[in-house]
Amino acid sequence: MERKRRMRGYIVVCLLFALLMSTGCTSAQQDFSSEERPYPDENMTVIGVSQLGSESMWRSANTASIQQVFTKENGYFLMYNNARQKQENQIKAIRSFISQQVDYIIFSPIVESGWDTVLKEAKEAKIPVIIMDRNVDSDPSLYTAWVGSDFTEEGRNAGRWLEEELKGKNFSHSQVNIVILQGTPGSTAMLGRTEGFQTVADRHENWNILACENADFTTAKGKEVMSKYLKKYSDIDVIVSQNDDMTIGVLQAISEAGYTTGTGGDMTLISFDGTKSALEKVKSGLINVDIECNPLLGPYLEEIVRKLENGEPVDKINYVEEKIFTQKNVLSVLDNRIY
Ligand code: GYE
Repeated sequence: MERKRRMRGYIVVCLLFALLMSTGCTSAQQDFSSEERPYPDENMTVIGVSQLGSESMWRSANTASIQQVFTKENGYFLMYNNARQKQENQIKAIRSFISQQVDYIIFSPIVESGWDTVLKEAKEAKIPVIIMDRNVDSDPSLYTAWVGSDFTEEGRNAGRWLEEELKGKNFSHSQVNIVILQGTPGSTAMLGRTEGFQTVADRHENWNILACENADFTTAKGKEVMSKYLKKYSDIDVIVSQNDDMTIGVLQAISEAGYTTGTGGDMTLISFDGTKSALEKVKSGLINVDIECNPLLGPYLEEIVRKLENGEPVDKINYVEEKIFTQKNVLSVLDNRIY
């Protein structure tokens, strides 16, 4: 239909894209400055994906999952851009997708706010936008669908697990001292996990949250923040780390300081994501519990695109299935974990 019209001038806009993206942030897989780049034929569905960055193991698995489904063999031409943790780069990438009249825009918003204008621009250009992973606080009429995790439920799950774990445990002091390491400020993952855990914490007068600070969802920052906590507080009982990468950093800081975590350890350690390397540590008992967050969103996204291509209705909000892993059930998943 419109795609033929879109194909006219495609070459010109692709060159424009190379110019626009001259920050050098396009992936190696789809290097648009390359002269050999195959231009999509008119039957191909052109997908512009703006990924927020590559801060974590979760993110790498998420990116791979997308790149595996939107392939040439499946009839897609994928334009992938890594925004390297900058919202302005995401907005720039989305604008360039709009100017090239891609068929669909998919993006994972780094933070919730600040998307109204660019989403309106996509809507005016009649390009469906599918949001994945984190969400936006814009009016839902500005996008077609969202697919991702129930982050508040993940936070509640962490709280409920702790509730059960603490039953019958005796502390030398009456309070349960908790420290929290948060992910990217203003991101849905951080907001939901914080809020969900807090709703459970509010039910327990003796849950004492000593500190709650940003550690950027990265291992380096996780280690830094945990080292700081250890210097400042001598009586930490529970650590809530909002992703596995920060948890790896937490473990480094703890062992350097001569403490232990996990089953039978000095401190209880709660993590989120459920990546293979963290699940190995659940197995060995260093991490008490890992609240799963599913990064394999590619197949869900492709199904939404396929339905839209066929003129079928799609659900606006699509939650993916997730579990909770402890030493008891981790073996059931570990062998087949691909990320
Ligand atoms: O938990 C973390 C990543 O938004 C769900 O972002 C995602 C989070 C994930 O960096 O590891």
